[in-house]
Amino acid sequence: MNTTDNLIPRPSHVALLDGPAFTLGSTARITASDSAVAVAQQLASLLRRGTGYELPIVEDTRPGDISLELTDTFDGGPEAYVLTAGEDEVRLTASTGAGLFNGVQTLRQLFPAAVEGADRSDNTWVIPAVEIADAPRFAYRGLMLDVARSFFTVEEVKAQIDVMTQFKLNALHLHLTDDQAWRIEIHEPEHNPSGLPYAQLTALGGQGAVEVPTAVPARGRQGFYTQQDFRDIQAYAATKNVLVIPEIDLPGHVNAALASIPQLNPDGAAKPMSTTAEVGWSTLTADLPATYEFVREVLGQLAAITVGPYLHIGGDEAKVTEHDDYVAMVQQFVQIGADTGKTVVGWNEFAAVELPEGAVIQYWHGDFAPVVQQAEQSGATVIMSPAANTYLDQKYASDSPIGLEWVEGGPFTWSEYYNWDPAQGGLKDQQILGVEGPLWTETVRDNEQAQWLLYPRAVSLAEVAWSGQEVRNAGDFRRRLGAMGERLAKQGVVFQEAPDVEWSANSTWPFPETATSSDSKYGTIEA
Ligand code: TNX
Repeated sequence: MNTTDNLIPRPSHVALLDGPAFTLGSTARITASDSAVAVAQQLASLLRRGTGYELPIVEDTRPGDISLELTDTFDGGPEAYVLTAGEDEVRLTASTGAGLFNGVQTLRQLFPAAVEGADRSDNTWVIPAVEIADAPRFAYRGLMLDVARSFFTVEEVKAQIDVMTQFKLNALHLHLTDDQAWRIEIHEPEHNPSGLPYAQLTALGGQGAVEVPTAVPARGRQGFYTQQDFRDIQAYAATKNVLVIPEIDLPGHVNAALASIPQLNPDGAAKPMSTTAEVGWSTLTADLPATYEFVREVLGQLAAITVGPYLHIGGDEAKVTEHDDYVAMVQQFVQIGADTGKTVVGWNEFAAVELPEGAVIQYWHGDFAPVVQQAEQSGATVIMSPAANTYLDQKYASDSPIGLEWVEGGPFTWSEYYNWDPAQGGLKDQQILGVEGPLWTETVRDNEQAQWLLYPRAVSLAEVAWSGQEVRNAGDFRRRLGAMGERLAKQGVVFQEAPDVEWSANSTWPFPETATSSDSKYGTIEA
């Protein structure tokens, strides 16, 4: 066994070559020209931390260097790459910066795990002679962070991006609004026929958070993103090949909006803010003109600051919305979304309306037939988030200190999130945009807790989304996960020490399995 056997996600093609290995020496350079320089700089800073070498970025190549090259000759798709290592060089080629970025993540894992630490231990930085040709199965490989129930700062979101991208995850869905809070600044527009107080959405709605007695602490965190914050997150994400997908959840999950904007209520009176974790009890009103005025303004402003092509409009769990009202509203919302020029995404309930061309359905729960039907008839593509295979908020075991436990078949470990095929129920790969693991945050309060629920299950999802079924194997994956522990530990990433995995290192902060409200590092919960 060597590092080529331990790669996650597993590449489509790995062949060891006859011949001597590559050794990174202290005088090595990284060669890159023009558009490859940005990725080269990221590789250099990764390797400098572990090795302490200077690793300057230069244009010409000499023996012993790592070279990054953008060429059109390789046609594995926009994210593909080829990596070869031999005695004289490591060469990474791709046709896009994204492909090079993916190759860098592989290269990083080919070095000994010590490269992830800053202890500069006395190591030789050897890579076996190898040829790797790799491309993703699915274009969309995502995580969702529910920043509504409990807030995450810009810096925290960036830190999550840093961790997820080493597994070639490339989409971050931000659930920006819900019953408990509204997290994205909406400016007061010049044209405001009903005089809606948009600033209240964050002034009041941004102060909300969920409250759950078993969480530590019980109350979620408050806060919101200014439009500039949201741009900053996207700009940072882009440097790591990550696309941000913002969600405004409509027409249910809207209490924070109803509390902030009185005119959205039929009686014109603002609702009180609420901290309950209950779902499905709030709704916009179909026959209020202010509903559509509001949605058009919010989606318009959000689209204007969103870099990527997608706008998520929710659509889930509108349990107190009459079906006819649901259809009437969502039919207009998808049109308003499409009018912004973006591709609309919605949870699978929204497949009940006629979808605009190219719409994306995110399947999480319930009837799959309408999803397949829309994919067949309107050409919609699907993001697969079936709760029992992807829900990162669920407990690992019934005594897990945090997490929820409502999804049938649970609790869930790395293996339930590994042992499934997104192509199911008659859906073909071409109809599947990709895979996403949502992290709902009713019980999550900071990055460490988030990481504990995410890892290792998000690693399972990364391989499901990237690697073809033919190269996947649960037993082998379990072994590779074990080896990955040391890298995560050196990075300071918290992970759940799944008891059926032989971990090469302990998590830096194993969430105490027996944590109680009073002995956690958070102190006592206020009721
Ligand atoms: C269902 S999944 C929800 C969320 C909750 C989650 C908790 C979905 C589209 N809606 O509002 O946070 O369950 O697991």
